[in-house]
Amino acid sequence: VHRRDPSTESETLKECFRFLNLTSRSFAAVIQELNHELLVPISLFYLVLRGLDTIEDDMTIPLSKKVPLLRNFHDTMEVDGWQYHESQEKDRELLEKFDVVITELKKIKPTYYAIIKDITIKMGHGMADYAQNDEMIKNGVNTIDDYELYCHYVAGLVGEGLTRLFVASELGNPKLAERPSLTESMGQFLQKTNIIRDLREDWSDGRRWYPKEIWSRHVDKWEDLFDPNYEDKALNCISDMVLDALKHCEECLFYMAGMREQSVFNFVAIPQGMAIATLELVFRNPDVLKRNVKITKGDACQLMTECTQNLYTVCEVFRRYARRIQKKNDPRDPNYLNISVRCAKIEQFIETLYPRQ
Ligand code: PS7
Ligand code: MN
Ligand code: MN
Ligand code: MN
Ligand code: MN
Ligand code: MN
Repeated sequence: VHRRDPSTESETLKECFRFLNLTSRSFAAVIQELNHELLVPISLFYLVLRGLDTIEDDMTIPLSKKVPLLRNFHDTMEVDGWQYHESQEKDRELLEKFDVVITELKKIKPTYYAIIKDITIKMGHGMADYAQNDEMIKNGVNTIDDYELYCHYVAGLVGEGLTRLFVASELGNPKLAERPSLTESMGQFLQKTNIIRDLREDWSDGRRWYPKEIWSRHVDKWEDLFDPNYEDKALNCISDMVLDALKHCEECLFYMAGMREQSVFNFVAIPQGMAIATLELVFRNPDVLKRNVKITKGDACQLMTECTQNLYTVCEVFRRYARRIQKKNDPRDPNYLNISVRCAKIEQFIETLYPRQ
């Protein structure tokens, strides 16, 4: 009942699953284990947003073309036969054969389709606003509010769409729809972790998502973050970013308590477990300033096992990594005390969920 059945799939749907496996880093496996009711809608939701993000990330597309592509993508996803052949990105093949996604989108339940389209409208405009902003292009994100608004557009909205799909399919607690801040935290936590980790890669692409409000507490000029003479300052800046991301942990655990079905629980819990492990990995890690870091295969395997059980085992993951962060915490870091308190709060919250005798 739960698994894909390729013998009943059309050629275009098989092609969609091939793209899912090609383009998704961590989501391909968990999406394909999803309950049958949501398997195809969420796979197509992923591919639509991956298409949009491929355009957003492609710094070779001039703004005069990129902005209308992003803003009109919700209409484009309805045009039979539409393909795009001008991307240089790694995932460009998806856009070159995007017509298969369009064909399959037209077959899903109208309720699910409407949710996907609504989120595509909002995300496309949000991405375009940031791509177009001249100050952003020159100086990156300024305030923490701007940073969180960007994370809302590219991840909070994904959370909103997914939550609406879970509720519409009766696989999620309908009360979740009444708690948008929990959903938002789920997206913020993943996107902030992605931004903290991708510091170097994004900078090589000429983009910076760390808000000036945070990095300017540690260095005078953005470039100084990558200057080995300022390594201590740069590590303190990363700590400051990690501290900010950790504020979402409690709401994420609370959200996951609202899952009613095992495949949906696994789907939401695995990325969250990977995220807290990634925060621990980047915390006080000078490699982040030089190259892309990734959790090991072994750690990823263990996390997969632990995040596919129940809320208690996911809490154990959060507690373990909160403790490891606290252990690495450096008394010379200006946020030493704040980080200690934040990690203690996470542990305390878990303690209230599962009191020990
Ligand atoms: C529909 C499963 C579960 C309530 C493609 C899953 C970019 C971290 O920033 O390319 O370009 O480097 O590495 C996923 C909430 C979104 C947020 C988002 C759609 C969880 C396009 C994932 C994934 C909400 C916008 C990583 C957000 O991509 O990022 C589906 C609940 C896509 C989720 C972007 C980022 C994903 C991301 P970047 P990446
Ligand atoms: Mn991307
Ligand atoms: Mn992007
Ligand atoms: Mn081509
Ligand atoms: Mn990134
Ligand atoms: Mn990425």
